[in-house]
Amino acid sequence: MDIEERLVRRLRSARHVLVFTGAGVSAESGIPTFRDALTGLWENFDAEALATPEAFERDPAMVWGWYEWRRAKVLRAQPNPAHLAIAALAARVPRLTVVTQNVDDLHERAGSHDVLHLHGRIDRPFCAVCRRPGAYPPGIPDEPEGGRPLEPPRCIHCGGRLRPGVVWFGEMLPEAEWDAAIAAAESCDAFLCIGTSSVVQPAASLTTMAIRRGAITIQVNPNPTDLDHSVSLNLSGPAGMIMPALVDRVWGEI
Ligand code: BV8
Ligand code: ZN
Repeated sequence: MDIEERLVRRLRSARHVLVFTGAGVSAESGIPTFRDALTGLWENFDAEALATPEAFERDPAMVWGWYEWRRAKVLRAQPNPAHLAIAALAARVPRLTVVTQNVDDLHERAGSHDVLHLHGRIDRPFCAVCRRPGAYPPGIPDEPEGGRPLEPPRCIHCGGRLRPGVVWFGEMLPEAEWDAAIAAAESCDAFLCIGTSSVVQPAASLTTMAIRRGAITIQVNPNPTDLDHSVSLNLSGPAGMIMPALVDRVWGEI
């Protein structure tokens, strides 16, 4: 991988690396990116409109059906070489923090620990009324490719509807995770921004925090984003190919 030697040296000497990921890091695992996950029944929906408490209030079956369709894809997916390279990085740098916008558990299944999920987890439903955790039946939901509306299950404690364990638009990010992510962005000396369109706030502001502090910032994305001219280095291409090559090149054979 062709990277200027001075950037390689800066990355190699980093004491604290922050890896920030979006839906693109799971794309090669077959999980549609957030804005691609609107096909079939949901093709005429706008993600920002469907991933809201108001949409769930108005049509719980349509929203729950979308998340079950997505959850089935997560359960069938495997971590890809990008997730594995990020997990391998933990043993090669003094300190690694993984912050993700994704609601899947592929970083954990690849071996990453203490992943900060800013937008929640699709595998952790809770009751929309009493907010106690709910549970999914075992196995992979048998979702038709085009999707279908599904009535959410009921809470065993209060009978309220279960909702997906994600952060919807208009909802606050989980405080502990968000505070830890800010602390990591303020202390890291290398920031890898992987597979995100960087349009969702306040998550996307982590990258600008790192840029402002003068950390070395690397973006990995096959498409242009608003950060193209602000990061130290743009690696244009799929994360599943670029990440193993980057970790090899800078931090030795993985
Ligand atoms: C909040 C969970 C409000 C649900 C998600 C300023 C400050 C604060 C808020 C706002 C603000 N401006 C606007 C807002 C409101 C809003 C917002 O950001 N709107 C956007 C649309 C403008 N933010 C919020 O509502 C947030 N809440 O701030 O609280 C508040 C404040 C005070 C008091 C009370 C309340 C909550 C936002 C969280 C929303 N939930 N997810 C679910 O998943 O269903 S966000 C959703 O978008 C996903 O988590 C997704 O990860 C995330 C970001 O998208 P990306 O990950 O980037 O995915 P995307 O599809 O966009 O892009 C994929 C990228 O991958 C592309 O660039 C593509 O090129 C690339 N790619 C493709 N293939 C590959 C690849 N890259 C590498 N390799 C490949 N192979
Ligand atoms: Zn309940």
